[in-house]
Amino acid sequence: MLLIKELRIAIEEQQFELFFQPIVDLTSGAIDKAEALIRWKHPTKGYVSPIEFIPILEETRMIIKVGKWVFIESVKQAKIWRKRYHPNFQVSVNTSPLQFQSNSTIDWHLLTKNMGLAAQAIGIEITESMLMEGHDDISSHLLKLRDNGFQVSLDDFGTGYSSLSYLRKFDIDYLKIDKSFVKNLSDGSDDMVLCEAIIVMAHKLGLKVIAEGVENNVQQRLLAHANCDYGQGYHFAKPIPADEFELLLEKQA
Ligand code: G
Ligand code: G
Ligand code: MN
Ligand code: NA
Repeated sequence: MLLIKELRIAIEEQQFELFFQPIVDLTSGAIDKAEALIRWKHPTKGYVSPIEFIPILEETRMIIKVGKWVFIESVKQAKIWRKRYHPNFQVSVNTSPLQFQSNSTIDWHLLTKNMGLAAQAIGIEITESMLMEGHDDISSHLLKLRDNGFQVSLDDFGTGYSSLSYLRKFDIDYLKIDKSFVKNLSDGSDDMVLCEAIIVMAHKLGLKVIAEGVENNVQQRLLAHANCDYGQGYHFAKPIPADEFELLLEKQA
């Protein structure tokens, strides 16, 4: 069957799941944030990677509906985890450009408000390519979202064509260093110099830094030493279902 058709069925039959990956405070070791990552549990093929189906959801505009579901699920979890574990817990959500061209951003505000959650509990992840591709209105939407209290993260930082100009043009709260810079981190390496420089620059601009793709203790230590605020990666945990994520929160409660 065509993937498009299967995705229509997936929406109807709710075959999507939301996984969560911890974002760890490198100073205290606390988990006070999570990134929400969608999973498609295909009835016969098992889990299908979002890399394969997000582009199709985007081409067919189905991402608007699925993105809304992701947002609602993230709000629900943030609410529960704030209440049970951490009053400042935050869940960050990946977004697609189409969501900024529809009324989704208004939805986000209303949904969060109606569900009785502070907007500060939700992070909106945007990528450099979204800003790059000339999706006109994104910056005005971002301004409004931040006015409403949402936090904004710039994802995959360093992989776009003119990363630095985005820091000037757009108001953001977190900068996520792309995992390609973290992969080969070692003392004195070029990647280490780049990470250090990114962190110093971000801090001077008033941003916090999250390093992605932290896979071992050495990377964690080097990043912490360079004053990186947060780490995310397999070293701490893979993206996992909400109930498993809760076990991690239980452990540190
Ligand atoms: O876990 P990983 O394989 O989860 O994710 C692959 C890619 O899919 C990442 O680039 C991630 O940003 C993207 N992605 C995961 N979940 C979502 C989502 O809910 N919405 C959008 N737009 N992208 C997502
Ligand atoms: O939204 P973004 O493109 O940053 O999505 C994060 C992607 O990175 C997801 O596919 C997630 O599963 C993946 N990921 C998370 N931690 C690690 C890690 O430590 N190593 C690698 N290689 N990938 C990771
Ligand atoms: Mn992301
Ligand atoms: Na990323």
